[in-house]
Amino acid sequence: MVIKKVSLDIVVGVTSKLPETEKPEFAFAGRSNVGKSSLLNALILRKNYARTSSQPGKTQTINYYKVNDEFFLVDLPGYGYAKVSEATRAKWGKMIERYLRTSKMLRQVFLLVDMRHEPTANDLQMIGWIRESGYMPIVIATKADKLSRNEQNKMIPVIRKKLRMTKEELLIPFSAETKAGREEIAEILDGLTREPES
Ligand SMILES: Nc1nc2c(ncn2[C@@H]2O[C@H](COP(=O)(O)OP(=O)(O)OP(=O)(O)O)[C@@H](O)[C@H]2O)c(=O)[nH]1
Ligand SMILES: [Mg+2]
Repeated sequence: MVIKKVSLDIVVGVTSKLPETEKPEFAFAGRSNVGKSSLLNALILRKNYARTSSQPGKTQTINYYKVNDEFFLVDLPGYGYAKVSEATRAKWGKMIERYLRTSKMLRQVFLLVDMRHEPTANDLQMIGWIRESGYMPIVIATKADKLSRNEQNKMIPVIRKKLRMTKEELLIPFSAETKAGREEIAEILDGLTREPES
């Protein structure tokens, strides 16, 4: 994947209408603070283009990053952030669900989970929405640098089991610190970008 050009092309608020794009979309979902924006930055080889922070709940909009005029990386708002109201959380959920159901150019959904922890009920609900919308999720286990190889090998089956993943469903350990896993994800995006439209 050669990154020639990146722009934050579209920002969609919770209540706004979703745009109709003309390029394939790859979406990244996951709990607040799991590392979605960090993964996007690693993919586009920028330090802080997609804004990251230690403050959870930072990305509250759907952000479409257009890459090389070829495809969009879509940063979905993080869910499960405890400090926002129930009503706001429900709105985010609805927004993500609406995006999954209605986006015509969506080609692949990546679900990010923190590799250190067992996935939450929200993660399980999210992967359910992804499957119900007709996509085969690819799970990215983030913050791999915080675990030893041994601990990683222990957590992978725990995550797979909790998310009820089939053998066909991919799980990729990733670290924004060491960039482990970046190449594999970039290759998947390359393959999907070349794929003829179905
Ligand atoms: N050690 C380590 N820290 C990470 C990694 N990925 C993200 N972080 C840190 O985790 C925090 C949250 O990362 P973000 O990328 O902002 O998370 P997000 O999922 O976009 O969060 P929201 O926008 O709130 O949904 C930041 O402090 C990052 O530096 C990683 O692979 N390793
Ligand atoms: Mg973010």
